[in-house]
Amino acid sequence: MKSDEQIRWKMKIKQWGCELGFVSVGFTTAEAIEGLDSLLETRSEKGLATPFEVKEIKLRIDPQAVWDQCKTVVALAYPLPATQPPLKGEGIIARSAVGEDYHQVLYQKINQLINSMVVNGWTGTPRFQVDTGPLVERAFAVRAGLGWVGRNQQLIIPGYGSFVALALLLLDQEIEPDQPCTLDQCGTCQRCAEVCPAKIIGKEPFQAIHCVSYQTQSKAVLTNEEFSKIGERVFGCDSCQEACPHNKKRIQQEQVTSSSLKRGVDLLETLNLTKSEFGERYKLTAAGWRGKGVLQRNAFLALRNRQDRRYQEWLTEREKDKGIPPIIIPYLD
Ligand code: B12
Repeated sequence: MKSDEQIRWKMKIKQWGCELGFVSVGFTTAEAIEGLDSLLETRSEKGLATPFEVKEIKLRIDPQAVWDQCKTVVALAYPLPATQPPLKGEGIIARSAVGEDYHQVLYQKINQLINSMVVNGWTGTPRFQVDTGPLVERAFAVRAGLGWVGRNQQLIIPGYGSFVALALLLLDQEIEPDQPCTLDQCGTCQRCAEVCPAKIIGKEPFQAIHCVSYQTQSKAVLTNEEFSKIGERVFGCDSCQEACPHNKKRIQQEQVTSSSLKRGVDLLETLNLTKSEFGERYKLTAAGWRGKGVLQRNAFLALRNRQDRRYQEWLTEREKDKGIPPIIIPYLD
């Protein structure tokens, strides 16, 4: 493709992305991310990687290993929906898991973007990934100029913050790349490190398996120390992002705008979820993919952590009929 045509496509794709609600769209080459292989190796050698990640390192860093026709990677950031803060005593769901599952939202948005490209003469069939694909999305987002990776490990978009979901669109045409983001506005700020319940921010490499977000999603039996750090979280953890000054504006807006989406959930209701209630309330959110059991376990642990009287009442009630979900049994004294 000629240079002026590349520029025209780039501008169009950015414009369509913006019209679809993406807050940032950037372009990078299909070259592998140099140096990321050794970080991934160290993480897995030290047993710090999560089982949610693809093991083959080449697939994680090299777009052409994923798709040999790939020539350009487009990184896209989509805002997580506005939500109401939890009320006192409620369990907490992270912003990425409230409302319609962001994977589904982004699949639809990117398909619309691809459709605009095709009707305007794009030949070829672009591919894309949203979270579950093998490529390390934040690394490509940095190289495509979207933002920098903060001390809290989040991709932070200058002037916008980090409450976004990322996606990568792979193209089989060369389009001139954007400049990588060289900003790092974290400076000496340690707010995320101070509030991290697991106290893992600032340690290299990032100990993903000790991250509370991971533990709320893991089906492994948590130690007393681990589950006490979960606090009242029912799915995910936003603490390091809530403390981040780059998210201050967004958090202030949350306090004043009324949204129908709640991050707070009733802990007893969550603990007592039936299959059909789980289907109605969670199945279509990003908190649904690990199933009902982990949510119930986390609600159980949250009641215990907050020394809620409902914890003992529930136990007494359930013990009578032995109706305790198996995932909770290891936590009975
Ligand atoms: C596995 C995974 C997790 C694991 C491990 C997280 C981790 N930090 O590694 C767990 C379950 C803990 C997790 C938690 C969360 N996750 Co997650 N997760 C992923 C997933 C699937 C892979 C991440 C991964 O590869 N980790 C390995 C390390 C090496 O990569 P990384 O941290 O993503 O990126 C690092 C490198 O890229 C490095 N880097 C950047 N450029 C370069 C260049 C070079 C040369 C080198 C060496 C390094 C380097 O900087 C980054 C930070 O160190 C991605 C989706 C994807 N396919 O990428 C989502 C993703 C990273 N998660 C996301 C989110 C939203 C979260 C949570 C906020 C959810 C929540 N509220 O609970 C938390 C945040 C926890 C945290 N502080 O990181 C978003 C991030 C959005 C953003 N603004 O950054 C992603 C991109 C999903 C998405 N599509 O939106 N997650």
